[in-house]
Amino acid sequence: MSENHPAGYEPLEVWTWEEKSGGAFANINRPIAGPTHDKELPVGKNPLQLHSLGTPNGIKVTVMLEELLAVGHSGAEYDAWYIDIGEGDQFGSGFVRINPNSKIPALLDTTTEPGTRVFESGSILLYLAEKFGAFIPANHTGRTECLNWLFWQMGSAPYLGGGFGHFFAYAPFKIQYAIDRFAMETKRQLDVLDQHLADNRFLAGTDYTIADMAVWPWYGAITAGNSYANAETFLDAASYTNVVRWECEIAERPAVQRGRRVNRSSDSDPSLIRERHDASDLG
Ligand SMILES: N[C@@H](CCC(=O)N[C@@H](CS)C(=O)NCC(=O)O)C(=O)O
Repeated sequence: MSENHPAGYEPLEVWTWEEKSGGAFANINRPIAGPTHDKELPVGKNPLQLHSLGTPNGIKVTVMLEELLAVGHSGAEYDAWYIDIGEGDQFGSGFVRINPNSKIPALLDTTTEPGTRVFESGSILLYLAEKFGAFIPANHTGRTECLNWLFWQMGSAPYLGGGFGHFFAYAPFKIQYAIDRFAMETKRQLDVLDQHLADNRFLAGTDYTIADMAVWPWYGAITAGNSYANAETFLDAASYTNVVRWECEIAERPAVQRGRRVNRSSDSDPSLIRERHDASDLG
């Protein structure tokens, strides 16, 4: 790993890959796509096969599946398999076939012939909303507002996670320039949400939709203090009172409480489950 701190760094003419670049995730980050090893994915008994991990992007999908089941869509029954991204499971050949981008979450719908692969969490939410006709407004104007916020999340959260979160929590040393840049952008995004939620119960208006499911695990986690250690204090998250109100209302939904427990494991929290194959797995 280079010992150069930012002030001493001069980029080479052509970037080269130093495998041990340091920092969290150094062992899984790589500049090339495609599988690193042969490994088929397991297939369970349910119509939907989810291969994921309980990160904010993964939780979006398990919350949606639990919400669909809660309103009676039995076709949303799913097997949730654990993808250990720290161990490189996302680079197995079977996983790469359903997501060439090697990121969780990835879904296979086995009710079509051939099966339909769906990757990118926003695409999965939209696919499920359209398949079941749920959690997306039926009229064009309402649907457009819902998709505005869904796409806003997909474009914005990388600044929060890959930008602010990375440099605040994971980088091997603190760089004020990077933290200032991404903290400012994250606070601006929180203010966008806060101003919108001052006049709207949910992001697309009066109804809870896939837009809320996408945004909540990222921005709600900041105001709830479930994100990077001390981020809520650093970003003064409590001052975004409308986001706090919205986060708390969504956190109380039983389907959200179930969905956020899936594809996670911790010795200190026995309520978390690595895999879900049946409703009884969630108690
Ligand atoms: N835009 C993608 C992002 C997915 C993503 O970044 N997933 C992370 C975990 S939250 C991942 O799989 N990382 C593994 C890696 O980068 O190798 C989505 O929303 O589905």
